[in-house]
Amino acid sequence: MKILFVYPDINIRGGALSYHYGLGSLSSVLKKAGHQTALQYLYGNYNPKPLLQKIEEFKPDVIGITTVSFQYKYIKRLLKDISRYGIFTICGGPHISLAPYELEKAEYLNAICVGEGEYALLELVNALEKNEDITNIQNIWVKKDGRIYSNPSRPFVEDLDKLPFVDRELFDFQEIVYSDYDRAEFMSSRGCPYSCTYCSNSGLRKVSEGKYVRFRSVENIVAEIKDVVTRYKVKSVYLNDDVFTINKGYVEEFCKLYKEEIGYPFEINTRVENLTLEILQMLKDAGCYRIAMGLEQGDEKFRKEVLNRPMSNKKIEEAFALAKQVGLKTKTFNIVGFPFETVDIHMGTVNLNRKIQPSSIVIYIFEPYPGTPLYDVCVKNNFIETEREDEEFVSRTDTILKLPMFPRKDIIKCYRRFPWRVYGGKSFKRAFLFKLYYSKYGEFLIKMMSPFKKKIQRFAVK
Ligand code: B12
Ligand code: SF4
Repeated sequence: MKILFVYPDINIRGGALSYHYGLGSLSSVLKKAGHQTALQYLYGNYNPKPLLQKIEEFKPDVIGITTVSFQYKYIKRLLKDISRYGIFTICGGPHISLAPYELEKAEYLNAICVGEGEYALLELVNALEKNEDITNIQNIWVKKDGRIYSNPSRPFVEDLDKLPFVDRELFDFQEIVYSDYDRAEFMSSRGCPYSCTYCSNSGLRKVSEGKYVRFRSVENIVAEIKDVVTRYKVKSVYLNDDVFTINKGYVEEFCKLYKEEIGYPFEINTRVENLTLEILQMLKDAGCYRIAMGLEQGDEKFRKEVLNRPMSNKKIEEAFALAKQVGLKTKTFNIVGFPFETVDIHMGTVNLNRKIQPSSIVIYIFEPYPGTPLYDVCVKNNFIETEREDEEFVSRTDTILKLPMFPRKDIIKCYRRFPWRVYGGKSFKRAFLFKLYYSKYGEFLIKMMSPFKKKIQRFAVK
């Protein structure tokens, strides 16, 4: 059968192309079973034309769309725009997995996949091909003759090594590597052991039975990295796992084999609780050049009580000091505009970053995701104003919340001023460049300067 995947990445800030592991994995499994796959990547402003053209050319039997919450409003429009073809449509991904009730409301959607999709989609496609019953496939909810068949979920995939490597060819992978500073992205695990109240992991861990946090074997991930760096022009590697350093033994084994077999500079995401001098040294020796950690909020009490992130500020400062001691660059992820936050509480985030002086910073405006505890808090307190989400609204650069304690104009001001507040008087170069990036004209400047972006990045984080 022919399956056309759709990756909606519409109106996203930054405009860089990105790879999608979930679709890559689904495509590999389907191809291995003899099906044909193709992709329509949709970015920039909303425009269904490329998708309509692809449907005419590829003539798919099934259209599979991946969903994050912010894209769902565009997805509903797409479903309507393609409905004239009468092709079987299915949505999967974190948004629909945590908001499966949307199936009933979505007029032009035939089915959804709740949770991991590899084996579920394969069973569905096989059944469609043979004209068999599709109403009792685990993880798949189907709408048929006005009825919703909501099936139970199968357990999480137990052994990730049993899955084929993700299909990089589904995308123009070389172009994605070029647009991301010659860096190729990988995932050695699925799931996260923590449950921060704003993150989809807190809901996704509940959609199936079985072990949620799973790592591929070190041999398996290193073999994939080797395969990709051999086939594509790549200069560095990014392990995009939620938290790469959960298991010290794993990090040790990985660093050893990676150094022997690959040796390219690489970076990871981690949490401060997992970091010791020994782990940091191992990472550095293996070629790691930067670690990224979520601070999200700098007020210890707020972070613990509202975000369920109980690490202390002292622990955070120590972890960053250790990273600097071994010569690793650091990056912090930060969020502003949480429910119950105020300008004063946000200043805790500024002060902590100011003290740490990370090599680079990322800041977002809080976005509530269905299926997370903080989303429920927003609903309960009537904080959400969906009508604000018009065509101009760009996810994470604006808020859909109406917070009595933190007005929208103050949230946006804090977002824009964050870089200057963190680096001002400490590093003029970073203060200036990050200020530009987060300014009102940041998006336009990013586009204008894209031919020089590698040079600018090197200059900014040096
Ligand atoms: C890596 C990553 C990225 C990467 C790569 C994108 C990607 N999704 O691969 C980058 C940096 C580009 C990225 C960007 C964004 N991300 Co992101 N990202 C992740 C991360 C850390 C891992 C995703 C992953 O690869 N998982 C492993 C794969 C195998 O799982 P999967 O993608 O979920 O796919 C499986 C199932 O969901 C299902 N499935 C998925 N799609 C489909 C489609 C069909 C038809 C079917 C049948 C099944 C199916 O089957 C797949 C295989 O089992 C997750 C956190 C997490 N732990 O999930 C956040 C996460 C997905 N991102 C998130 C967000 C918000 C974003 C951005 C909107 C941020 C922004 N404003 O820029 C963009 C949106 C990009 C987009 N258009 O989708 C949120 C989404 C929450 C939500 N409810 O919306 C998450 C969950 C993190 C969080 N904060 O909670 N992201
Ligand atoms: S540690 Fe990161 S990935 Fe894990 S639940 Fe918290 S925010 Fe999500």
